[in-house]
Amino acid sequence: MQDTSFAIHPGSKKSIEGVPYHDIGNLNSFTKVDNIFSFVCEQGFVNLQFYKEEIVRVVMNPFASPTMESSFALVIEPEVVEVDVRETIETIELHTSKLSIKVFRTPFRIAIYDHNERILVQETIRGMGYNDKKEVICYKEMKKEDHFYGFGEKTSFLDKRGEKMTMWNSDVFAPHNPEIDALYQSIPFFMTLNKGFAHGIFFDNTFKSVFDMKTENDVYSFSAEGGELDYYVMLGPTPKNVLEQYTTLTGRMDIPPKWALGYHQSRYSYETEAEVRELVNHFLEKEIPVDAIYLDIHYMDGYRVFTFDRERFPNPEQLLKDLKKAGIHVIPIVDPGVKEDPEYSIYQEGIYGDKFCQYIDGQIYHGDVWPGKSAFPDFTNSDVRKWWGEKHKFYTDMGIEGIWNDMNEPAVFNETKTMDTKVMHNQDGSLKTHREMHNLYGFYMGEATYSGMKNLLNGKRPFLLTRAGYAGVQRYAAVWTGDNRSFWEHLQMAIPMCMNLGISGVALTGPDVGGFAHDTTGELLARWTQFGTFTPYFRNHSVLESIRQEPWSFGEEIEAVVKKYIQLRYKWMPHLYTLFHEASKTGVPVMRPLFMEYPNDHHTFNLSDQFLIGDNVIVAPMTKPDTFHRVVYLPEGNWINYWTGEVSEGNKHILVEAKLDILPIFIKEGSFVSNGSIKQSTKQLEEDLQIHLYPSNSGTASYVLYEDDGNTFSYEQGQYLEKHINCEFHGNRLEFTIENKGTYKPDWKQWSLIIHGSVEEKEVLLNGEEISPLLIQNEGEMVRFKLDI
Ligand code: MIG
Repeated sequence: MQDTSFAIHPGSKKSIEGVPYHDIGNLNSFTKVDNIFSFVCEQGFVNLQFYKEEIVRVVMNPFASPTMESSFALVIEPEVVEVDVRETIETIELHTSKLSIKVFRTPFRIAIYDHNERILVQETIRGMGYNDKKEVICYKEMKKEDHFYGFGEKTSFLDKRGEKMTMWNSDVFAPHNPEIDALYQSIPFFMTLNKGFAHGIFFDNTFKSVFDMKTENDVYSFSAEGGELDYYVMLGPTPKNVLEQYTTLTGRMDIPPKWALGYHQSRYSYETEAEVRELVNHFLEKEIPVDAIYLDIHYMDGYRVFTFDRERFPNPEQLLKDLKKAGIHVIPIVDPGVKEDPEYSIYQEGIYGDKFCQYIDGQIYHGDVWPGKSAFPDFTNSDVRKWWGEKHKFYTDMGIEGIWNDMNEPAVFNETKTMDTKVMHNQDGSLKTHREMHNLYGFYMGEATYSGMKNLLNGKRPFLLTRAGYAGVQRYAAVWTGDNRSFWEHLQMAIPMCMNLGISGVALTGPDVGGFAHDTTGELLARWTQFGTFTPYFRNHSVLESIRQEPWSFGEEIEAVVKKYIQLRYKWMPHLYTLFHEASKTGVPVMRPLFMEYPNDHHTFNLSDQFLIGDNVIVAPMTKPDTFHRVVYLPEGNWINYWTGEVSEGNKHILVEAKLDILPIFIKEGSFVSNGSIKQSTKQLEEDLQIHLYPSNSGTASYVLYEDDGNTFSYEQGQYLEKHINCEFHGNRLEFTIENKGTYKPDWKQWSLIIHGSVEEKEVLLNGEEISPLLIQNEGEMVRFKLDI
């Protein structure tokens, strides 16, 4: 993109070079070896393999039999799936109990159906093929009712129909706008929603790839610059099923440490130990909760990773100790570039231990980044990853439990913004170019860092934040959305961006609250913090020269609003933590687009300015200046305004008032949420765990509160508590059953059940017995029961 109108000078348009497309042609022969169905066609080879009854893999290689190798994204091997094969003159049909594939012979085309003969995927006049540049491509029918979601980290609205998107990890400082089709993450996965049914496609090709849901009206395509056409089709049929299937292939995150879900404060940079101490004192004095402070690049000695600048930070060990006492974690940034310096041990070890990326003739690749001329570890190699992981002892010895990986696209200060694509990687003995491995670089670095930290932390959970990644990144890291700006438009954009990251398997994600570059305003910070309260990851971060944007930077009124919402985050922590547990089990994200729960409601299909937390809480951020009203869409059911208790009927748009200190929140009638008490940090004990019920007149509601020590992996050995609560609504009679599972004894001082709505004359039974005597408090709008079950 050029930035003057010269770019559209009539003489400047180059002729478009036609790149002929070679269709795969007709089927010549078909064989089945083990679980792989192989098809030899006139201009290509195709293998089909079922991974599960509901997941099938399609691989096409134009020139040779497919290798059936998978990228590092894949965490499972194919199951043995029973397949019924039926041959006709025109077709070969493969049926499992859940999926059917019809392979047409002349020309070779495939169509994939569910067991009700509903079509998920259908090739068109064009099918699979390649062009003279050896790019592989396939075309599929795009139906009128198809809506597309996922694709990782993309600008624009929620529904990606009408977009063309590129997967090539890119450091884009500016601009983040609808014209930018590649950012830091490449997650070549999407979900199609069609008349209430969803299915997924994961295109596991690590080269630069393109998804085109724009150029043609009734056809979409995906293609890649090299490699095989290798993709998985997932049956769904609900959006949540698709997420479960996709994360079965690419993995799920562990439950994050609780402190990673608190409020985080960052700045490029808090430059000295004194500045960090002063910052922390502000939080403590003002009683604004905070769980983590970030150290950006200034903490290092000449930007050398695994060092501290001892002038700026004379005693980091003591600083860390003092902060830990205050319940605050420190998260240092670690970039991949290692400074070329023969007297620097990491560089020495890298050179002598053969750890760095090099050209095919053995010459080490150097690129300019913060430290100046630098070399880059070859993270595709497991020995290198192990080495890098172990280096983190430098940090864990000081008590550090969280790491921030930046610049890992990898970003390099040059024309192409990255490493020369001709550089080689030694992926455990198999030689690959950077052209093929580029999109995996940050992902592999994430594995190195996460596994290294996990080994070093003796049972404690590490936290990793990353900028770059590929499909599966959720296994190791949280993702923040990079260098946004303090624009209202970027607050707006962050909502669908984070929802689509969630659909792409990344449950722990969020933008820089307040905006990174440019100058924020008090109002923007207040509104953005309100949004941040309910984004899975919650960090305020800003760039060097920008106006300060800590919570107190804009006077008392704004500080009060910001504080109220940071506190609200801590109040909602038990509920959020419960949802993170669910995400770790199922892959279903914490922050969800409304269509995920209401896939038949067309009002939700491109609803980009509100979202759900779990399945029952709607959050509708205020995203415009000087605006104190907004429209909120409420799907079917009754919805309760969190602040006023007012009940609104769903299936309609309502106008909601929201003064500067109000973030519109609605809770579905007939459902539960859990809250805790406000704390300075997650380290403090829970005073009063509350489970809130918003009752209905009939039907049932259930909730499973999840709790564990928040800090170690002992939940893997059963050290957790699941509090199963069910309620049957019979008009004024509420019948509860409560049952605890797991061996963990929570450390909250008490817990209460709180029933909202008009409460006179309610009859409450718990496990068959009336419990009205336990009523200790009638707050008019709700009743509270203190329970010891
Ligand atoms: O190009 O480390 O996105 O969060 O503050 C700048 C300095 C490098 C980019 C990251 C940003 C971070 C900054 N980094």
